Amino acid sequence: MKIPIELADRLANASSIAVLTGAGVSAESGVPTFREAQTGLWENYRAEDLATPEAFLRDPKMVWDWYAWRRKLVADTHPNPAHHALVVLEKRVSTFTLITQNVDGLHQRAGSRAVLELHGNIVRSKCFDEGTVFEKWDEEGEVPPTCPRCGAHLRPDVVWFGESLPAETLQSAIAASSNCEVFLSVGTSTLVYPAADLPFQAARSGATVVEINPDQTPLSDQADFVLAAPAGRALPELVATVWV
Ligand code: BJW
Repeated sequence: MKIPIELADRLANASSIAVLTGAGVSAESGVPTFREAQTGLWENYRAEDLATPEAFLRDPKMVWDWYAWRRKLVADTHPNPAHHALVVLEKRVSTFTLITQNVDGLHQRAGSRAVLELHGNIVRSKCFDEGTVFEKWDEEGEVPPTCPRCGAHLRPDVVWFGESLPAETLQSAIAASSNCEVFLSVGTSTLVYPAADLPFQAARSGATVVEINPDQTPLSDQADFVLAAPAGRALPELVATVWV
């Protein structure tokens, strides 16, 4: 893949870089993206219809089982070359912010240290009523398990449609997007707000915006550079061209 010289120059000269990742960055690890058709037990369901508080209230067991299945799937995967390239980038750039919409924890497993998780993480659960967060719960008993403090159902500690993102994390992501010199948008459909606004915020603030995605998104026409390739190929090549 050919990295444009002008892009390599801008990256080499940037002292601040922000990166937003979406499900596409984990696709080559074998984690299905959010909007692709589901398979197996879940082939008749759309992810968009399961990731809501209304779905959980209607059928808590079904939604809990879906996340349990995804937790197991993620536990059996490994970070791919895209995750590893971002670890190298964090070490090379003086001000580097990694913002992810992913709930799979693969950036941290690759070795990224400071990760802003906009949509939570499926390794944690929280009390549906009080919000108390748990790292461990009884896997053998009731489904969903209940909160040991108040008896309400536990739910995954993720952000569903219609729910607010963690305020401080979102503020940090907006600040990083507004202040960076280069913004990389990697493997996201750029459809879900407020995360989808971050690359546009970066562009409004004068950053060079780069999209890495084999498919077109609402950002593609406005990005300064588009690398229409899988992240597991494009990111390592970009890093190798500029920093090694
Ligand atoms: C590859 C690849 C490879 C494949 N390499 N690339 C403003 C306007 C309109 C609506 C709203 C608005 N503000 C808020 C809303 C409502 C809503 C929203 O945005 N709806 C849209 C659908 C229109 N937003 C919210 O409700 C948010 N809350 C909020 O704003 O609260 C205040 C409020 C509420 C209501 C009204 C107004 C204000 C919360 C959003 C929470 C999103 N949560 C989820 C689920 C998390 C838990 C879970 O995983 O189960 O987060 S939804 C889902 O989408 C998940 C993802 O993080 C997120 C983004 O998806 P992503 O990562 O982009 O994945 P895909 O599958 O869509 O795309 C994958 C991409 O990868 C594709 O482009 C492929 O081409 C590419 N790809 N292989 C590189 N190898």
